[in-house]
Amino acid sequence: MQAGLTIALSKGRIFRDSLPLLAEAGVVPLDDPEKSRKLILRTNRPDVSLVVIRAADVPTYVEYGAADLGVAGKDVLMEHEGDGLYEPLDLQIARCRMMVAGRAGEEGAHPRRLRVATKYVRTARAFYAERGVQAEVIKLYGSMELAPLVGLADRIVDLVDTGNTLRANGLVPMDLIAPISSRLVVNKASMKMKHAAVKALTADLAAAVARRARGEGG
Ligand code: PRT
Ligand code: MG
Repeated sequence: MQAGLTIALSKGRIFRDSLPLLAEAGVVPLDDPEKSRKLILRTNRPDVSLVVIRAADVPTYVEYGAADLGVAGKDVLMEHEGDGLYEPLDLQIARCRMMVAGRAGEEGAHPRRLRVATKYVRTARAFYAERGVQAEVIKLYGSMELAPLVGLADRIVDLVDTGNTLRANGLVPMDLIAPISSRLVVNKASMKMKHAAVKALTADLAAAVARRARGEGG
C-alpha cells in the first residue's frame, strides 16, 4: 500500500454514479474507464488513484489492502465472506432491490423442496434458513430469469430495478429480501494508518450524499 489513497470501483453503473460524488469530494479521474483500457486511473489529486475492477472483486481488494477504499453494492457485500471491512457510508447510488421471483401464478406454497437459482447463494440460503423453508440453492453466474422457464428452478433470487427483465420473461416479484444501494467500504488498516485522509474523504462524500438527498446539486 502506497502513501496516497487508492479507491476500488467497478465499471458501469457504479463508476457512473460515483463520479459526481467523487467530483464533489474533489476527486476527478484523468481517464474514462469506459474508453481507456487502463486498470489504474490517476486523478486530479496526485495522492488519489482509482483501480477499476469487477464489482464482485471490490470487497476482496479492500479487505487485503490492495485498495484503501472501495465502492460496492450491498448485494456484493452480503455475499462477501470474511469480516475485514468497514462500511462507513451508504452512498445511495445504484439502488435496486434483492428479490425472490418466480413464474406468475406460482406464488403459493410449494409442493416439494423449493429449488432456487441465483448468483447470490449466501443471501438466498440465509433468507430461506431464516424462514425455516427447505430450499436447494443452485448457483448460476447470469441469466437467472431463464431458470424457472426451463424447469431448472422454482424461484430465482436476483436484483430488480424497473422490473422489466422479470416481466419480459413472465416472472413476478414475490418477496423483498433487501433494499440495495452501494456502500463506501474501507480497509481496516487504512482506517488506522491513513485515518486523516480516509476520514476527510468519507466526510466529503457524506456531505455530497446529504446535499443530493436534499435535492441540491448532483
Ligand atoms: O456486469 P458485470 O458482470 O461486470 O458485474 P455486475 O453485474 O456485478 O456489475 P453491474 O455494473 O452490472 O452492477 C453493479 C452493481 O449495481 C450491483 O452489484 C448492484 O449493487 C447495482 N445494481 C443496481 C444493479 C441493478 N441496479 C440492476 N438492475 N445490478 C444489476 N441489475 C440487473 C439485475 O441483475 C437484472 O438482470 O439488471 C436487471 C434487472 O433490472 P430491471 O430494471 O429490468 O428490473
Ligand atoms: Mg451486470
